[in-house]
Formats: sequence, structure tokens, C-alpha cells
Amino acid sequence: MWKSNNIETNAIHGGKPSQGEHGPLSTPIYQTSTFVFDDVQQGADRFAGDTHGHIYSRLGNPTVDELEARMAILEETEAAAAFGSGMGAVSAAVFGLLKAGDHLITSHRLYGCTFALFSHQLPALGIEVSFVDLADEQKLRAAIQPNTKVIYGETPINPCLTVIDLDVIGAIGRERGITTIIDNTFLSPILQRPATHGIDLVLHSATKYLNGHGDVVAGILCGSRELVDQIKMTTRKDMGAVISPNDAWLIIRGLKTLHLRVQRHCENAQRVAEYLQGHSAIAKIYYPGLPDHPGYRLLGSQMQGAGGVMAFELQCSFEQAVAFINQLQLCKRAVSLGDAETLIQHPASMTHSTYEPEELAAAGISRTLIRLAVGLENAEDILADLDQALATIA
Ligand code: 4LM
Repeated sequence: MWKSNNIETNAIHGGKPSQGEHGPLSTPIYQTSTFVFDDVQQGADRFAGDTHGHIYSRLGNPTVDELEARMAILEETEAAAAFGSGMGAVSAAVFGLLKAGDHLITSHRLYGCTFALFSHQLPALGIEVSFVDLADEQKLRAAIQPNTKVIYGETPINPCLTVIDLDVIGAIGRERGITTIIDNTFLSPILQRPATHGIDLVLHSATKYLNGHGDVVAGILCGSRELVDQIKMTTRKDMGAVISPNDAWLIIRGLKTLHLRVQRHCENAQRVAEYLQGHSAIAKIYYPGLPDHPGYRLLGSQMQGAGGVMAFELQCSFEQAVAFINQLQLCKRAVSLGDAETLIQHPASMTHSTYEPEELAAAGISRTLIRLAVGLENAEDILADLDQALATIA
């Protein structure tokens, strides 16, 4: 299987299987649910795992295989598994690794549906969950119990961009024999590769930067062959959050420009963050590319860039904040991130509406917090749109 030393080349060619009979440049879409066996024995051998070969697209598909091979190379892991959504990947990972009586440590700061899964579904099945500040090593160590099996975090965290030190999480996981999972959605492997910091499983909502064009919902999990195979053959197979071959193909296409897109997202976001920071209507801004953000110290080591997402508070009432969002013309009012279009949303009533009011407060999500996922447009146009909308609340 082909592999370069350069991530830009691997995003295009990495893991490509050897050229088939017709030599297509673009990956063929194997739009098939099932695969034909030559005879009963061949089918039985494949089911028993004695021989390789496809069986049924819930278990594996050649187009999906190519996406998985490429993502494993990009995240510097042995293997990867693709899913029908980011939440499909999160749930397959935790249900595959935890059983009743086990304990999960995570942060109270998470994407809203991940928080809902951990605070409602897992406890209902007898899995204990502790929510601690994963950026605080002492608090994390103090939360470990004899039954702790998994530590799960995001970095930078949705929506306030809190950064967690991956070397600390990876070291604690190794030392205590706890499986560590990091959601790398906000940066993509172009800017951050958690496995190189000792993290066991790296997760993505592939809906975001990996695909990048706002037309697919998907997830990816990258890790050791052993862990990935375990999850593929248990929760992915039996719970069934599989990706379609067509969606896998769209992500393969998106990956070809990932490095160019991410670079432009970072450049545009840096300009927007600096503009907002200097604007008199802004009360607070959260972006790890600004020197006063606590995560800035890890830029250049853990993170090769600050990404395209930021959050901010305006010096105004809730009603004025809503009026500002409604006033935007170019920036689109929508959840999600990592698309060509600049997207703006209100976390307390949208992505994080799964949180109770006191949980929102603990996660630092105020009623006036606004999240901006900067797109690929000309930065001048994004700034002009923000400027005209800010002028209405001045
Ligand atoms: C959003 N996010 O924030 P699927 N992990 C992270 C995420 O931000 C998301 C998921 C997992 C948003 C969706 C509406 C850090 C999603 C879940 O949506 O299931 O692909 O990923 O705007």
C-alpha cells in the first residue's frame, strides 16, 4: 500500500490499493450491499475470518476500505473504521469498550450530543461517568477509580475552544492502563495528530473538515488494529452505524484538498479573530490563535495551527446578540463547521441545547455566546459582513 512521508501527498494517494483492471484515477464507488461467493465454503471461510474477502457492506466495502486506509495513514495509526455519523463513531467506541460497572472520565465541556450520550444514555446502562476539567492534571488523576476504563476528551473543545494537553492525557492513560479517546474534529490531522501523543483512539466527525463541503454526515475512528477491529466486529457490526460507499467516496474526494482548505480556514480565522478582538462591541473572544488564549502555548507543538472555529461574546443584551446574528448576509446561520461557507450559530439554543442551564454555566456557555466557523471566502468579505452587522448593535 502506498505511503509518503508528507501528509499533503498522503491525503491524495495514501493507502490507495494497487490499480485494478481498468486503472481508474478516481476511486470506484462499490455501490453494492452484498458480495457473491464462488461456493458455500468460500462464504463460510470469510464468515469464520479464515480468508479475506468481502461479505456484506455493513461489515466492509472496498470504497470504505480505501477511506479507512487513508485516514489511518493521516492520523498515524495502524487502522481506522468509518461510520454513518460522528455520533455513530462516538457511540460505537464507548459501547464497544465499556460495560455496566465500568467508569468513564470525560469533561463537562463537550459537543452537545456527546454530552447527552455520556450524561444520560451511559448512566442508564449502569456505566459510571465523571465530568472533570481535563485541562487540570491533578483533577484528572484524582478522578481515576479502580474501574476507570476510558478517558474521553475533545481538543479544542466545542464551542469555547478550551485546549487539553494531549501529552498529559496520553501519559496518564499509559501509566494507568486506561484507554484514551480524543475527538480531533476541530483541527483535523493536518493540524494535530493525537496518536503521536500516546492517545489510543482518535475520533472525527468527518462531516466537518475531512469532507469539507457540507454534503455528508459521517464519522471516523483511528487507532491500533486490535482496538479498531474489536469495535468493527462488535458495535459497528451489531449496532450498524455504517457509512454508505457514496459518502465514503465524497470524503475521499474532500481529503484531496484538506491541507489547502485547512490552511485557508486558519488564515481567514486568524484575521477574523484579530478583527473581532479589536472591535469595541466584543466583550470576550475564544480562539487559540490569539496570544492571550490559554491554548496558545501549545501552538507549534501539539497543534500546528489554531483551526477555523472561534466563539465570542458581545457587549450587549441577548436580544441584541440575536439581532446581530440575524443581520448577517454572507455568514450563514447554521450549525456544523469545516465547510467552505462561513457558518454562525448560537450554542445555548442550538448545538448545546442538550445542556441544562446549570450545565451550560459549568461549561462556560453563556446565553450570549456566539460560535463562528470561518469558511473559505475572501476574508475581506467575511470582515465586511461582520462589520455591517456589528454596526447595528453599536
Ligand atoms: C456542531 N458537531 O458542532 P456528527 N464531535 C464533535 C462535533 O462538533 C460533532 C460531533 C462529534 C456539530 C454538529 C451539528 C466535536 C458535531 C458529531 O454530527 O454526528 O457527524 O458529529 O455544529
